[in-house]
Amino acid sequence: MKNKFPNDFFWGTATASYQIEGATDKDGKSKSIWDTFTHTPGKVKNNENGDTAVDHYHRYEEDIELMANINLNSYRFSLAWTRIIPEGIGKINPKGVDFYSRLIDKCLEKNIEPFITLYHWDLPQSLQDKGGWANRDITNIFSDYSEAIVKNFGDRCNHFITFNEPQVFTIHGYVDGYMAPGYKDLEKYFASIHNVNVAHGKAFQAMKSLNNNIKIGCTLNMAPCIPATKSSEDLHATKLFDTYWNRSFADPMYLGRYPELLIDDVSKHIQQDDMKNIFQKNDFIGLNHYQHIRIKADNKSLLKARGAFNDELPFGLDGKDAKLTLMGWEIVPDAYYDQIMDLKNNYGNPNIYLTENGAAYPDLIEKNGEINDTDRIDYFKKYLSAVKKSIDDGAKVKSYFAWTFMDNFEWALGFEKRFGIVHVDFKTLKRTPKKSYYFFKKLVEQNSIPFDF
Ligand code: IFM
Repeated sequence: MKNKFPNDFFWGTATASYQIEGATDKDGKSKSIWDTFTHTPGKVKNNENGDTAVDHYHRYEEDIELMANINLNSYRFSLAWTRIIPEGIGKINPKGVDFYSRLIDKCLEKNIEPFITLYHWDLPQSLQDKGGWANRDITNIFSDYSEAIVKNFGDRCNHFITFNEPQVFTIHGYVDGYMAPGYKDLEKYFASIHNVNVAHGKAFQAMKSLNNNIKIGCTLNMAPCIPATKSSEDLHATKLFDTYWNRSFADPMYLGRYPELLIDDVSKHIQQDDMKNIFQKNDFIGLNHYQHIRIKADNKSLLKARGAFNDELPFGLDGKDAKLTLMGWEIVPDAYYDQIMDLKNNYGNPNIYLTENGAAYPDLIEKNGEINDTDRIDYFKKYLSAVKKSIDDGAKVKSYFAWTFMDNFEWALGFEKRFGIVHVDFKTLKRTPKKSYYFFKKLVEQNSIPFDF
């Protein structure tokens, strides 16, 4: 049927360890940079932290049951490196491995395919103390960690994502200091870009040499960049920002070269064989997408370019119908289509796993206890239509993971922004499916968008 998604399509939700697990000091886990960052006053809204988060560590069975009840056939989650190898390097912690083994087994019992992200930003603090991503040693250390993952989980899991959104954790971690580890240091940033690229390539080879059947890729958060005004400064800033945000990892990993505007800054870090090592036969590219970004030149920003705030746009947002999510992100489904087609047309028509997409809304609980998040459902209908159109136009899209399964800790914004299809009461930790959860049930059941929902 014309409006059906492919038969073997993966429908799921995505999460990240620090945002949901809690239990940050349990069973041998050590501190990550996010434990340190959140416990540094002033870094996170209301000084909130993920110490308890939404306690997925203890409630994972209930959470997987909820996924199974709407027939989701996949679940993307990340591993806390600090549970598995607490010092980042060396000894494995059996209790950490055991937690993820139980989680994976629970998924398999419910016919849910686990998609594992190795790194979703929670670097062991002990590795940060040695320079973190800015120290080249980490390329081998990450590769060793990746081997441990495949040795422990490669018998039951087929899909592995090395990094989640490397440009987010390098720009916000090393340029504007908005996220852990909180640096504002361009030299560290450029070193980190290259080290993450090399780490991906080395890990890819190490993992494949242990199990050639597993599928490996990297997840990038990509967004079409458009100038905030027509000024030549903003036009140039847009090219710069597009390079840093969209191309600094996609081009080396998927095309085998750095973009022109970046090459001078990273060249001193490139050693013999690095480019060959980075450019592997990735099985897929993971795409996280939320919005397009309007770019402004800004001499005060280290990158000389940044995303414009909506109230700085001289002519406001285009068109009367422009709508924003609670994050202030514009709802532009066409940008999702354009982004997917950019990967198809300019990155060799790869297999594309849509690994995150979703929207934050206030989600008020009604008197009868229901959460009628119709704005979110409307968002999903529009964004899924863009996905379907891209498939019809030849993009090899294999999955859609909604961000996110349940409300959780949204990094420097604390618990304020709710993205889940399941509501969480952050005091009692009670889970309540929202209306969008039932929308997903119907979506998966009919394998097409339920526009009448
Ligand atoms: O919550 C984050 C996630 O960790 C990475 N991608 C974007 C999400 C929403 O901001």
